[in-house]
Amino acid sequence: MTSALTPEQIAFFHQNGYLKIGKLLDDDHIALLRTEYDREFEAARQNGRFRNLAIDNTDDLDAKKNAETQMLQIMQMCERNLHYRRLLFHEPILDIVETLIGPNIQLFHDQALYKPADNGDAVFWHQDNAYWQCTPSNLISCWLTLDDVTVENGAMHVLPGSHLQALDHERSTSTDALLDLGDQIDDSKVEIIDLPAGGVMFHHCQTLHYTPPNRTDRQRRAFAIHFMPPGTRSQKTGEYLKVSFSRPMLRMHV
Ligand SMILES: O=C(O)CCC(=O)C(=O)O
Repeated sequence: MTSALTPEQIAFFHQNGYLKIGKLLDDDHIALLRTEYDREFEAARQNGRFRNLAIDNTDDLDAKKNAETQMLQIMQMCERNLHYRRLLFHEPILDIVETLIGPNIQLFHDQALYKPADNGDAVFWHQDNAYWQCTPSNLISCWLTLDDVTVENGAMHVLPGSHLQALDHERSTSTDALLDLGDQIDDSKVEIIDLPAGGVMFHHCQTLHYTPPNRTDRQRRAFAIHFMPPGTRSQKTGEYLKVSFSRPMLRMHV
């Protein structure tokens, strides 16, 4: 197999738990994905099939739509939209994933993460696998931007090396949600990943990461694809995360 990454990039990922790649999608593809993204969020505003992570989990559509701050999430765009399903199979992305987790690649899930202009809210510091509880903890995420993303409108922040240890995330007593690990972060060690539209970065499922609020007049549209090697199990039940329409095999070498 030819590696999609240099030995230095591979070593950097394993040492730091993340890797910035930069622009990977061409402009026509970005334009198409933007149109489809906006269409799906417009539909979601009508049918309520989205979450606003800025407020407690609720099905109240008015509360979600009209909350003062907005961190909007659509899970499994690949089940709603053919162009996003196709994106899961994007060869240059899978080539990188293959280099990092091996030749057999299954989808864990995908999600669109939208910070509207002016009132986009933060996603607080967390490790993904604290939510997912997968074993072994070998999943990786591709985080992809459809707009130019800087610290001002919600760039990804990571704590290098934090993937080497799973941390306990406390739960809120009222909502059962996991709580922010922000008070454990040494700000001087944080890396901020600016990306142009069509840019990608990868992170390990234990890498501590955070995105700040968007108070600019520029929206921040992002999409995350979470990949796992087949054979990944739920830590709680021990069950394999089986191949299905929701969790297709994306690449297989047998
Ligand atoms: O897009 C964001 O603001 C947060 C993304 C994130 O937490 C993730 O991809 O795991």
